[in-house]
Amino acid sequence: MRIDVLTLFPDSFKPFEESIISRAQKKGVLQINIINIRDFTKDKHKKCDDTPFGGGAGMLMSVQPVYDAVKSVWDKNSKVIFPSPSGKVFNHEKAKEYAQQEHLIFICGHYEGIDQRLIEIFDAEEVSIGDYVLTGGELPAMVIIDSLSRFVDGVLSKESLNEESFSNGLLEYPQYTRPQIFEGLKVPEVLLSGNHAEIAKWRKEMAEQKTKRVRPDLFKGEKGED
Ligand code: 6GU
Repeated sequence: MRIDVLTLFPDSFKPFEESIISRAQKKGVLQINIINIRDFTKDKHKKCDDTPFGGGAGMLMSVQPVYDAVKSVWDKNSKVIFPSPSGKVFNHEKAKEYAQQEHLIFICGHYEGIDQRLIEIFDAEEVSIGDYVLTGGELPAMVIIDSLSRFVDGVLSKESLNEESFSNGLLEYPQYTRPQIFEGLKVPEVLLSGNHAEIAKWRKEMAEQKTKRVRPDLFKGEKGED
């Protein structure tokens, strides 16, 4: 999958040079290009912000550099995403859906946002990462890209996807590693039993209890009920 990220702050994307996302890029299953919107400005002072019509606090990103930056990477198979607190809230299902696309373009907004016509021209999907406001679209773009990458073939093993939180509608069960007793606290006996059926049953119970306690909004009982 190819992902082009348009931003005024390309250095914000350094985290993609680490760990799983870096490995996926080296393997060739993921290609992430970070593009500096400022490289597209025609303003002699390289200015990339402008005042909103109608007045009000703050500045918008200038239309021309953002438009030209998108045009430089867009084709008919591209899906354009605009991270914004005014969008629909991103979740596990959206991550899976985006992972099926062949080309994504992220426009990272700064200041008070972008001109509405850019959203219309490129049919951009506005997506938020939660009910709070951040200073720019870079962190949300990174969150969304990190999360969708996990569903791109070749990035992770199939097992790691099946056992994680949300994959079965439940939060993940507690996990333990060595030693068997740490600071006086013991690993639950069942995990040492070697009885895989009992272990699976215990894990399911723990996942259900945790989901009921922490996220009652997610808990709908057994699959199929409601
Ligand atoms: Cl996508 N952008 C900004 N600036 N703030 C947010 C957000 C996005 N999602 C939640 N808060």
